[in-house]
This record gives sequence, C-alpha cells and structure tokens, in this order.
Amino acid sequence: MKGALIGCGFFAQNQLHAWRDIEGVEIVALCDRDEERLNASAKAFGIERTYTDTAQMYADGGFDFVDIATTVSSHRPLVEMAAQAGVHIICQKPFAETMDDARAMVAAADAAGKTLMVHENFRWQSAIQAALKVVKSGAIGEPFFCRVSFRSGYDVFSGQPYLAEGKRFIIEDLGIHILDIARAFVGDVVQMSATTRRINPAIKGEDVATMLLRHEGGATSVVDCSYATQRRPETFPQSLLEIDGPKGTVRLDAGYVLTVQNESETVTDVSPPVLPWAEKPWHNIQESVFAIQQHFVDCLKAGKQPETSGADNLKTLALVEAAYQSAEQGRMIEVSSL
Ligand code: NAD
Ligand code: 89V
Repeated sequence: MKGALIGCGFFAQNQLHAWRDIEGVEIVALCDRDEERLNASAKAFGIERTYTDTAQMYADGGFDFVDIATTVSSHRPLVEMAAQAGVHIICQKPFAETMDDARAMVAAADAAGKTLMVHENFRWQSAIQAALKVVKSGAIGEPFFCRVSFRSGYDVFSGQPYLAEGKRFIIEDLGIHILDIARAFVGDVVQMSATTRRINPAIKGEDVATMLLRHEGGATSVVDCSYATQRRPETFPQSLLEIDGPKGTVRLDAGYVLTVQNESETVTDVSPPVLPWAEKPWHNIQESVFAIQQHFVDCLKAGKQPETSGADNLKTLALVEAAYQSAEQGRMIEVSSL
C-alpha cells in the first residue's frame, strides 16, 4: 500500500515514524508549502518525491491514500481534492472548523467511494483501550457515570505556537480528544452544558473547560480539561478516567494505574511502551499514532469502515460546537440541533 503525506510539521514526524513501522506500507511522496520542512522530512525518512504543490502531487499519482497532517483551516480543500483524485484519506483532528465543512468532507469521500478516517488517536492509547476492554466486558455492568479528565500545565505552545493564537483553544484542540473518549465509553450525546475560562493571559482562547454531557443511553459524563493546572507530578498527556457501573467501578489514575473494583479488586500498570522513536512524555500519544494508522490499514484491507471514520467524527465535532455554544450562551445545548 502506497501513501502520500501532506504537511511536514510538528506532529507529522510521529505519523512518518509510525508509517515506517507498519508492515506493507510505504510513504512515496511528501508535500508541504514550506520547502525547508519538506526537505528536512524527506531527508529524515528517505522519501524521494517531494512537492510544494498538492495538485502536482496528485497529477503524478502512484499512491493509494493520503495522510493530511496540516492544521484545520486547510482540511476541507485538501480532503475534497483527495476525494476528487480518488484516494483513501486520513485527516488530522480537528476534522473541520464548522459542521458544514465536516459534512461536505464526508459527502465528498462518500461520492468518490473512498474511505475517510479522522486521526482521532486518543481512544487508541493503550491505557484507554485497556479500560475500554474492561468496561465492554461487562465487569462493572452498564456504566451510568463517566469522567474523563485532562489537567496539565505543560507548555504546548512552544511546539505548537498556533495554539496560542486561535479564538478557540482547549475544547477544539484537546477537549475534542477526551469528548471522543467519553463517546467511546458511554455512547452518543443528547445534551451538553459547558463553562470555559482563560487563565493564561498570553493566549487568545480558553484554556480551561468543564463539560456536562447526557448520553443517549442515559449515562452522565463530566469531561474536564485544563492547560492552566500546576500539578506535581505533571500528568501531561494522560487522560484520567472514572467509570461507575451498578456492579463496580473502573479508574485510570495518574501514572497509568488501572483499578477495577467489583466483587474483587485488581490494580494493573497499563503504562504504554516507549516506541524506539518515541520520547517521554509524548510516548503515550506516539504509540496511539501507530495504533490508529495500523487500524486504517487493517480497515482498508478488510473493506471495513474505521472506528473513527469521518462520519463517526461528525458526532465528536458536534460536541465541540455544542460546548462553545453552551459556554457562550450560558445554557444547555441539544446536540441534535447542530
Ligand atoms: P504545523 O503547523 O507544525 O505543521 C503543519 C504543516 O502543514 C506546516 O509545515 C505547513 O507548512 C503545512 N501546510 C499547511 N497547509 C498546507 C497546504 N495546503 N499544503 C501543503 N502544506 C501545508 O502543525 P502541527 O502541530 O503538526 O499540527 C498539524 C495538525 O495535527 C493539527 O490539526 C493539530 O491539531 C494536529 N495534532 C494532532 C495531535 C494528535 O495527537 N492527534 C497532536 C498534535 C497536533
Ligand atoms: O493531541 C493534541 O491534539 C495536541 C495536544 C496534546 C498538545 O493538545 O495538540
């Protein structure tokens, strides 16, 4: 299977490492408008075909899928162009800036008969997968409460300076991941209430958000995130969990400790491996990049829709939109209205 990657920036390096580790896949072409970044990635990963113009890359062709690793404002045109070119697509999160854009992107891939997956990797983290496995096994019964919490003071702005510039910050960038985790545990959402704050005066968007969700199956979730939390030890980039069911509880605590309590108690160290190219504390995320890209390849081979397909991600993106609307309007939002 041959692929091309667009956007050779900060995070794409992880994607390129992961592609190199996936059997039967080769990245044959790279594209970036920034020649310096393009050439640095081409050199680091030994990729000969390089482009500063996406249209030229498609004209030359010779690949089955494209991995779009650019920031959000470019996603819609790049997804539509890929669909037009007739290749399968992975697109980074946030999938789109608006629900209308996201729906158009899903429609474009559908019309072309091509697979579209959003690189929504947090639910693929091995610690999250371990907790999901326990909950899905029925060990605590049908969950009625879920908390997903990400609280950190880590400096994300030095690696990703654009995060300090946008009107929207933590819900769109990070909340989107942990809202998706809540969906993975307790399903789709009917209503959302949210509050937001900006604590760090040096950035433009909100860096604290607290969200309350009512799910279709009746469960309630609290999804909370902060990049203004000074804690020791720093837990970046861990998502912590508390899931309660009628028969017991599952907790994923700081330091990747998974505790399951029902008639008995088990405590397991679910620390992610540090892949040879990974670096702490990002290893948790980096491992999930490998996992989601492997999932994409497996789905293409099996002719199946990825778990985090474009269509599925519309439901996560709607929660982001609902959270901003709720915080702005000071009321609960019906998610079906979006
Ligand atoms: P970045 O700014 O470092 O890199 C983006 C690159 O894309 C730049 O080199 C830019 O020149 C290039 N680019 C932009 N538009 C282009 C176009 N139309 N054609 C060709 N090249 C183009 O950004 P980043 O930090 O690598 O983030 C990229 C995406 O990855 C963002 O959407 C971000 O939210 C996401 N991200 C995801 C995770 C995760 O865990 N899933 C982590 C970090 C970042
Ligand atoms: O995972 C992400 O999307 C990153 C970060 C962890 C910094 O929020 O942007």
